[in-house]
Amino acid sequence: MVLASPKPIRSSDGILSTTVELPVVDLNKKGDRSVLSKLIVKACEDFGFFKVINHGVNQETIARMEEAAMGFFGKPMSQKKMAAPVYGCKNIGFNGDVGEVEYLLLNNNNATVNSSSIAHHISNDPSNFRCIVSEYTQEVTEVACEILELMAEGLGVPDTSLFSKLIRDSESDSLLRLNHYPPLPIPIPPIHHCTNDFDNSSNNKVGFGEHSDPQILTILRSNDVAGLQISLQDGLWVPVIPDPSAFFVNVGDVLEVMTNGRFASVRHRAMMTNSQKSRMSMAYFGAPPLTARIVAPPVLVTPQTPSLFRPFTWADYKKATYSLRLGDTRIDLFRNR
Ligand code: GA4
Repeated sequence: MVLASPKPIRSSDGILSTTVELPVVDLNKKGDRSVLSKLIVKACEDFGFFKVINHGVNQETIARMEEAAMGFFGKPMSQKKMAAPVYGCKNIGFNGDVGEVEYLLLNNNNATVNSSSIAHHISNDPSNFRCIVSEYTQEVTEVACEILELMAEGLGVPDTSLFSKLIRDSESDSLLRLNHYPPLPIPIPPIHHCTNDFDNSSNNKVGFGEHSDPQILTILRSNDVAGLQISLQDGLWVPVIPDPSAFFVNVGDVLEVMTNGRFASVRHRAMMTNSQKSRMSMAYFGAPPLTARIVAPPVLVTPQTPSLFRPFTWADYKKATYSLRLGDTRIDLFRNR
């Protein structure tokens, strides 16, 4: 794992960003599990984010999922809209958040895709689409579980399946989100302009605004178009260099609570950066069952590190999440005073 110190740079839109080498975890190097688990723990403590290479998910499974998603996003808008509420365009959540994104939001047990009325608006071959989604989610769930088990080991949690069993549960509330960001429109310079007086606003469009993910763990894969940025503790934004052969993993709010704050859920956003090609990302959000109690294990709650959060269920957390705006820090509602 390579970590370099941040080098702040000011981009044309005036936003301070930084280049930082983010942690890379090679899942093939399982020879020494304790080294690997410690690397993962360090990455989660320092960044709440890391890149995973040699993850073992079949590239064909990924390619089929990407192709099926692109097939859908390539349909005329009038057809895509018929897949609402699984399909959404620009509107994020229910409280007025918007972004330059269109998406499909599928739940784990495929209830929505199984409802034939919606499924046939997503694909001309709904049963094939269902198969592709289920194959992709199953394989990615395995990666998520493996990482969660390594995390538990690295943290010294006696039950190493404490986190993973929540997302393996048949009642898990996990989601798959397929995001499509169209190419950024090229800014048209005003006819009478002074030098350096271009309207830069469209160089700085937000695809999906700043937020943390509410769930346990997110496993993200995108095509080769840039856009993802993560926020460091000091508020600097770090652009993540795309790598279609890898997964990017981030800590969600529930894992922050279950590690009693040892790991921090990372704030991130998707910016529009490419005027030639659209960006496609596929995010798997590993979540507990609605009734699961979210609480840190005793080993992480000591007199020196007392419990930071009061116990709650995932249903309580989800309700709070949907009552707030995208960028709100909802975890604060559950802090012990
Ligand atoms: C962010 C992470 C996931 O994409 C998501 C999002 C959800 C939604 O789009 O419906 C939320 C957002 C996300 C957090 C705050 C609420 C809920 C939109 C929003 C404004 C599917 C999730 O679970 O939380």
